[in-house]
Amino acid sequence: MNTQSNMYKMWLQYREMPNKINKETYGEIAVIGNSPIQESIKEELTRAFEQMYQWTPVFTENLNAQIVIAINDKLNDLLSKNHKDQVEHLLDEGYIIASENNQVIITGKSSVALLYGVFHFLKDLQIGKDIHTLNITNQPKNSLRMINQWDNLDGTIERGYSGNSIFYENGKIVKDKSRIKDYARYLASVGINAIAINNVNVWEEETFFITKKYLPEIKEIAQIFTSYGLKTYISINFASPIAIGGLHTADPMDEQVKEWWKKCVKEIYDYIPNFGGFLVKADSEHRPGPFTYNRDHKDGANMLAEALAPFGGKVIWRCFVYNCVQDWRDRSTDRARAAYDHFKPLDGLFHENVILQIKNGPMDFQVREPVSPLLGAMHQTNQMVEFQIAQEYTGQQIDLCYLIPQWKDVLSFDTYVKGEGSTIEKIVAGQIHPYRYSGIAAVSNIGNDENWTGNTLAQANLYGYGRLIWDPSLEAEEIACEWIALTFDSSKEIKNTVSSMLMDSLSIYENYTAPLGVGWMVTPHYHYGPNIDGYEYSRWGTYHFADRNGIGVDRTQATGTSYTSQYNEPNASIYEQLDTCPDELILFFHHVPYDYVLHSGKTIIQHIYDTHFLGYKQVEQLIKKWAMLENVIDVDTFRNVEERLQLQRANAKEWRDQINTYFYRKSGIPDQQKRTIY
Ligand code: GCV
Repeated sequence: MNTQSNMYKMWLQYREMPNKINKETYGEIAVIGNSPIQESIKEELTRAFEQMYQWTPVFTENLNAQIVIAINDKLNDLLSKNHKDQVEHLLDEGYIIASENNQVIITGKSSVALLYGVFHFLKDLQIGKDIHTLNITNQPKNSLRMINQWDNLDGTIERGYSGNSIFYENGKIVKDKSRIKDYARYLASVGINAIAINNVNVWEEETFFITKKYLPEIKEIAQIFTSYGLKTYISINFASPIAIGGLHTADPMDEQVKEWWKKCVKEIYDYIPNFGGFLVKADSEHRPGPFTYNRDHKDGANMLAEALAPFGGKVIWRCFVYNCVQDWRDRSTDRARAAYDHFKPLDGLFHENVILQIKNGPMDFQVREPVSPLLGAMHQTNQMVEFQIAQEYTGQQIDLCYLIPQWKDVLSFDTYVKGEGSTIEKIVAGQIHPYRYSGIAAVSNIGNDENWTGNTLAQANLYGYGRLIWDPSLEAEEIACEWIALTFDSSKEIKNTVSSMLMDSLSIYENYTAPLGVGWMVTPHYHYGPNIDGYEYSRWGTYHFADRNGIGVDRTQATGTSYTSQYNEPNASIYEQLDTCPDELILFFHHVPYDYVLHSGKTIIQHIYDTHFLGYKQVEQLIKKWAMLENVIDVDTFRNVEERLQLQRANAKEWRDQINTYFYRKSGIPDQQKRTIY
């Protein structure tokens, strides 16, 4: 399907522009080189100019053209000394857009730099910037900027909230790959440079992705992504040697197993010479791994790394490892500790083409949790952080939840691992420890719904993810406004309304759901809607440990699980002590009585009542704000968001009523404002 509705086109709308660029002057564009990326550049320019200016550019190799797009060493003397020096100092993916003697020159040191430069150029034209005055130097702050698809071959998507997969349907890779190509365009336009194309939970048939059975078609997918500067990765089943290799073991120390993987990797590179590598979920949630053979994660990862190294491939090894059949009610254990406990002792033992992928929090993408203490704790092991754009626990693309502010909080968190200023932002950019490879990955939120993301406003999370990881210094609001201007238009009314809705949405969602960092309280497994005592490890149990006297999880060293000790000072003490622990995380770290007074001056119970009444009201305000846009937003988008806001209201009401009632009954403490609690 390649419909051209507004919603399908996301932020590459290329609306007809009132200020035309004239064909006489700019009709010929010099694009030097003919790699697949240069071909993508020509296609994108054609699409954009035809839609924005109603004429088709002609491509030439003549450097006298008004627009010149070429790698720096092909520019002869077109660039001024100043610009030449700037390019010299750029990383391979960095670009400049320079206006020189009435020419616009887009250049850098690689084809992909040109592609990024062209997308920037087109973005500026879309928002009405003057073509004569563009002078831009830009490059990414993170080297690995990745997206993870949790798509299955049967067409379903684990934690997918926008239809089925665009990659697979009914047990097959899709024949028509035009939608994959459009996805590649969107990803490249925000600077994503790597993609894992299947679910980290690798089921029976997907295990064969690394064999001849699927490689010819995966090669086609990889070629599409290559022509937009993305490397393709495959999620693998650690037990493949048994499942598809006919061996009796997958022991990473077994010579036959090692040989099997080497052969397998060689075959993959025969098909896909620039293959990125493997993404691995092992020994977690029933996935096989090295533990079966009394080996550890480094043994497993290094064995794969050895097979990939000769080809420049990488192993991205996930640290979301915990025992999902254990009942975590016993307070001598703590799931939050698991990743650090498993991996920290292995620091320095992984090969240099292994990167550990660590979820941003120690639990699982909750609306509020602290930053994982494992991030930065390994000085000699490559790390990347994992975010979740898919809104598994944050409203499932029904409820509005703009996630950029959450990710900014994570990136700006100071770990103190090498003294003050050791932020996550710097750690994943490789500026604190000498990581060979590092960066950021996130679980995608797209599917085959016409608007890609279910809720059209959830497109802002995909756009924002790419923009933020390219340049973490961008403000969340700045990114929101960019997305709005590109997706809708630059009218003040739309910009102000939609950006305020986006910017308020995370705290609104937090207000009516699980309070003060305690997390969960959602329908088990499904993860939408309230179920306060819902617990996934046994029939009885809770995540919040609430009783008639208090609520929260004691993770202190003094009396709890000692999770706080996984942080460096001063964070460890800040979280350990009640009086310094930030309000918003108090129930993550402490078990406190309902009448405990927060820094805000409110008691815990009053905070719960107030935020839940407020959260619901705020959703009503979102609905009112959106209604004001009825006549200025296209009808499909308007209805799409309106419908979801109504569902969000029902959800917020359920949360408000269930939470308030539950804690009123548990605590017996009435609301100071005497509002009705059902
Ligand atoms: C892909 C959570 C999700 C699972 C997901 C897992 C993971 O447990 O609920 O659906 O599996 O995280 O990140 O591996």
